[in-house]
Amino acid sequence: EGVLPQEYTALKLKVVEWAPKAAESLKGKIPDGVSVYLCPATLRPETMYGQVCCFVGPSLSYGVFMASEKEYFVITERAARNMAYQGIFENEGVPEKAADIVGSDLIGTVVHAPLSFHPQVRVLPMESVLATKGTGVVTSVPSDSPDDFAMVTELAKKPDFYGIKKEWAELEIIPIIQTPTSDLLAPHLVKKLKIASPKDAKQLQEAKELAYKEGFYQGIMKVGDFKGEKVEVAKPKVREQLIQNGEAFAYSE
Ligand code: A2H
Repeated sequence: EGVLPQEYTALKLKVVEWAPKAAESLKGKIPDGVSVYLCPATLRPETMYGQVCCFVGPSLSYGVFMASEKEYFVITERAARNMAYQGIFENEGVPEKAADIVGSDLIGTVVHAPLSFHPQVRVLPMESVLATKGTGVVTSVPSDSPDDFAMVTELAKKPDFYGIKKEWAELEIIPIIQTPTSDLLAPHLVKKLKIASPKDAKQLQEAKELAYKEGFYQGIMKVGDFKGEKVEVAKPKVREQLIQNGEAFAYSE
C-alpha cells in the first residue's frame, strides 16, 4: 500500500435480479422496499460508460450492510468498517450487517450499471480480486482495463468451467476513450503484449501501467456528456455527476 490515501469512486450497481443461490441464501434477510447495491471501487470513473459486467472474488466473503434504512451495500467487511469510519453510513458505530454471502453465490446476479451502454450487466467471477483492496467488488471495463479484458476473454472462452453462460461475458466492447494508439487501448495492449490469460501477471502489470498513463494523459472522451474533452478534465466531472445523481460516493483508503 502507498503512503498517500487512494481516492476511489464507489459506484452503486443496483441489484435487479438475484442469482438463484443468492436469492436462497438471502431469503428473509432483506426487508421489503430495500434496494441492494454492489459497490465496486474504481479509479477510472470516466470509463463507466464501458461497463460490461461486475467482478467478485468467488471465494471471498461479503456482507450485505445497511447504508441507510432503504439502501444496503454488498461489500467486504473490511470496506464496511472503513465506510462506517468515513461517515458513509447513516447509522454511526459498528456497521449493521443484514446477511453474509460468498462471492460464488452472487455469480449471475443482474445489476444496473450507471452510465453504461449496457444498463444491465451480470456479476461474474475474477480470482484475482483482492479482499484487501477497495470493496472487493470490481466493475469491468474491458475497453480500458487490460485486467478486465483478459478476464472477460477468458470467461467467454471457458464459460462451463466458470459456471456461467457464455453470453454473459460477451457484451459488446464499445470504444470510450481515444488515445494516439487506439480507441480500444486495453484490447490493443493485451494483443500487442501477447497476453493469453489473466494468469500472465507480469505482462498484465506492464499493460496496466501503459494503459493508465496513456489513457489519463493523452485520452480524449469519445462518448457521454464530456465527449471531446481530455480525460484529465472529464474524470472529475463524470465523478461529480455520478455522485450528484446518487449513483456513486467518495470512498478512500
Ligand atoms: B479500476 P489500485 Cl477502466 N482487487 O476501475 C483487484 N482490483 C481491484 C480491486 C480489488 N479488490 N478493487 C479495485 N480494483 C481495480 C476501472 C479501471 C481500473 C480501468 C482501468 C484501470 C483500472 C474498471 N475496472 O485500475 O491498486 C479497479 O479497476 C488500474 C489501476 O488501488 C480500480 O480501478 O491502484 C483499481 O483496481 C484500483 O487499483
